[in-house]
Amino acid sequence: PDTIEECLKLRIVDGDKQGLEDDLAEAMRTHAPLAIINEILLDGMKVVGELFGAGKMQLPFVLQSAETMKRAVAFLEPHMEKVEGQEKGTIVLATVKGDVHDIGKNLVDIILTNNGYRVVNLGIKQPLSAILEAAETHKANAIGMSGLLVKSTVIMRENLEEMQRQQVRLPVFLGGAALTRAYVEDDCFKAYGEGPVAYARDAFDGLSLMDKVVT
Ligand code: B1M
Repeated sequence: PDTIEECLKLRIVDGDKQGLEDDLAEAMRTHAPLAIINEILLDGMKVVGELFGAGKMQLPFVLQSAETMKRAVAFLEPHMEKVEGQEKGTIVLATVKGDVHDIGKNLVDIILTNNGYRVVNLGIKQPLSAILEAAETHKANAIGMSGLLVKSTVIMRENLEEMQRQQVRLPVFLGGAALTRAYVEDDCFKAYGEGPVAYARDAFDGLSLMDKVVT
């Protein structure tokens, strides 16, 4: 690769961690950490998804790419700008039951945390009961559910149906690659008894939704 951008993208595709931090440090001379993630590394993950989807990449290699991505984010995270001051509010964040994908959710965590929110990140494969319990314990202002599998979009809708049954009325944000805005704003909205549920296309969308909830 000729440029540092191409080199980093290739590292994600190849799952190549050796010397990763040196390349990231070099890229940081010309790019903000968040731009490195959004404009370079996520491009690499997109290629991984396409290769995997086309049967041209096996799962263990996808895992290597995911680990490289996580290590890159961990290196960049301390260098990101943070908003100082009082906590603006609390969100409980989880990847839904049956789903292990957490790179996107963890990016949402970083963006919200850096912008003054307290994030209770429950991790992956979380049943609704755990999410609701955490929301109550931490007096959350909102719940964020993430999931990348088509199956997870169904789980999210079922979660909202159950929340409707239990008369929970907390704002809910849904994010993840298999969702569409229409599915969230129509099916999920109805499942939640026309309660507050919104689609978050990316982490910044999640941030602006959270800003709306607390103001
Ligand atoms: Co999996 N996987 N995977 N995988 N994987 C997908 C999702 C898939 C689309 C790949 C493909 O076929 N092209 C496909 C799903 C197909 C479907 O359901 N129709 C798939 C599959 C099939 C699977 C397995 C079933 C494979 C198998 O075992 N045979 C298995 C599932 C296991 C399970 O969950 N039970 C599996 C496993 C894995 C790995 C473990 C190897 C690894 C995950 C590692 C990890 O996360 N720790 C993995 C990966 C890496 C992917 C792809 C390639 C990349 C996902 C990713 O990290 N993207 C993915 C392909 C794809 O997405 N097109 C794929 C980068 C990340 C930053 O994006 O998470 O979308 P994303 O988050 C974005 C937005 O969506 C949004 O903001 C983020 C930043 O912009 N967002 C939110 C997400 N959550 C949000 C929440 C919010 C707000 C915004 O507020 C609450």
